[in-house]
Amino acid sequence: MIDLAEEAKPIVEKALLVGIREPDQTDAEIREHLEELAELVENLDLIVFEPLIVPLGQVSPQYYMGSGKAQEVAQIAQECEADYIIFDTPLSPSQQRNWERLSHLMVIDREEVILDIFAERASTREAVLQVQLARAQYALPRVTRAWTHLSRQHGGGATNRGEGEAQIEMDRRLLRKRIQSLTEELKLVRKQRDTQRKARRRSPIPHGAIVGYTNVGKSSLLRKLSGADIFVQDQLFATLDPTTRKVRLDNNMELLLTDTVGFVRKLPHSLVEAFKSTLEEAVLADFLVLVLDISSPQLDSQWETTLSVLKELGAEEKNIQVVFNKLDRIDRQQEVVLLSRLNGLFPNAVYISTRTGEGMEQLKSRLSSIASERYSLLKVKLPMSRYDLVALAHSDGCVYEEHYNDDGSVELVCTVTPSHRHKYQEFAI
Ligand SMILES: Nc1nc2c(ncn2[C@@H]2O[C@H](COP(=O)(O)OP(=O)(O)OP(=O)(O)O)[C@@H](O)[C@H]2O)c(=O)[nH]1
Ligand SMILES: [Mg+2]
Repeated sequence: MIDLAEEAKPIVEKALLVGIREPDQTDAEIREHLEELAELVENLDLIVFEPLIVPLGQVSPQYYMGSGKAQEVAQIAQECEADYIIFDTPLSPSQQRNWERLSHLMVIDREEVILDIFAERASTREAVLQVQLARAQYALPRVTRAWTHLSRQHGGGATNRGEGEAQIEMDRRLLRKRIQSLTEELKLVRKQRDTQRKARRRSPIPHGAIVGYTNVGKSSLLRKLSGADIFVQDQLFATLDPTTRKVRLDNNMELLLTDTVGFVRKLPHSLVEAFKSTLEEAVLADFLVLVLDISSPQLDSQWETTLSVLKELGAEEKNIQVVFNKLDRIDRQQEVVLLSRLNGLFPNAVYISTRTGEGMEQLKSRLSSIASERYSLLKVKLPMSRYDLVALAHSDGCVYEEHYNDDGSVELVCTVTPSHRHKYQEFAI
């Protein structure tokens, strides 16, 4: 049975983090990943010990690493009285089970940690449903685990139970049913947001999505630009629901900007799937404002992760404005070194601090020019043979004036989305 009841557990729990170093990886790389994992785990109020890095010699299907090494890890975890062993590498359901049998501790991986954080943060109906769906999908191949773990105190989905075949089959059936009913319910909830989206797409106001790694300052940026009271918090995944606000730029131009859920390395696939509709805000926007934290030591890998998530969503071809935030957190000397490197890589980037306001004027004028160069009104005269473009302007953009001449040609004043603009160029008047 799936127990969804929340249980308060006041005891402090401790976790041993383990990074497996593949032959082509360096210790520094693994350490960096483990530091991030520690931050994620601390977001769940667990105490972490000094992490272990295990060089991968032979690969065993049973524990991922060889069984001798696995014994050592389990022993260290027991000696330091850890409650959890948490792997940075994804474990298969059977490896997870084997580790739990070997160590008599709860064994989870980064994916599950991220799922748990999302579960803690979710507050709107859509986010709650999406997280529940992701967890149910994650749990399905793992129903044989006898876990009393994080999910219980964090309001999630597992419980102690026997491992009899009949019980397992019943659990699986229940989970499948649950996945089905969550999917149905989500469909209904999303219908409403789709209506809002459609309305936005039909408006002539250009629409950008703010994307980037978690905690880089996306919500702070939208708050600064729009003056709206948007939730900002020094925690991972503070934002789970997209929020759209109107931003007024200096030349009387308006933009719609949507703040989106942050990305992280190894974002669980079930979450990307479940949050696809939320993440699609990035795909559907006319352009992207990609925010990076210039003060982060993980700047390069945050850029790579952000790009790879955008690729997975099919949004990497969008017009992207790169913004480096938190300029106030680096000193002048670092700034000189970083800027000389970054200027070469991102010649059009803007450097800002949402805290001090530095660079905001430059960003606004950049956004104005993106908006005006791509979204100014089109005035065209279309011949009869191109009535398809009249129809396209109606379905894709917004038609403000439409006049039919005696010769069958049509004069239009309209906007269309950037991907269709070039089709109208030769008919400009
Ligand atoms: N020093 C400094 N801190 C900043 C700046 N911008 C944002 N922050 C802080 O960074 C933390 C995260 O900011 P958010 O705006 O919530 O970040 P986010 O990208 O929306 O994060 P998620 O929604 O969790 O993905 C908060 O503590 C902010 O106060 C900045 O320019 N300088
Ligand atoms: Mg946010």
